[in-house]
Amino acid sequence: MGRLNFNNPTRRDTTVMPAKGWLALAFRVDNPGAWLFHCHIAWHAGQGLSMQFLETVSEIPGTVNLAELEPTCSIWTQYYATSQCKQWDSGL
Ligand SMILES: [Cu+2]
Repeated sequence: MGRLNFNNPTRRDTTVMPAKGWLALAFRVDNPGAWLFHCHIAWHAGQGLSMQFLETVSEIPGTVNLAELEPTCSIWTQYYATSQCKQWDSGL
């Protein structure tokens, strides 16, 4: 089993998880939002190797202008209803 490095840990936004292994991650909680954590192998993500961190939920509404996002969501919904290609996995 590996040891945790608290003195000079790797700092990056991607990492490799060893086969049949594990990884530990830590992050400073200073950025309210919904952050996706996922495997970069698409079918792995589709099988469930993804999760979402909700950070400082009470502060999220103040960081997003939902009225500004809504038109894009509406356009997507209209397009998807007519699309020949339907989502069959997680969508990642
Ligand atoms: Cu994977």
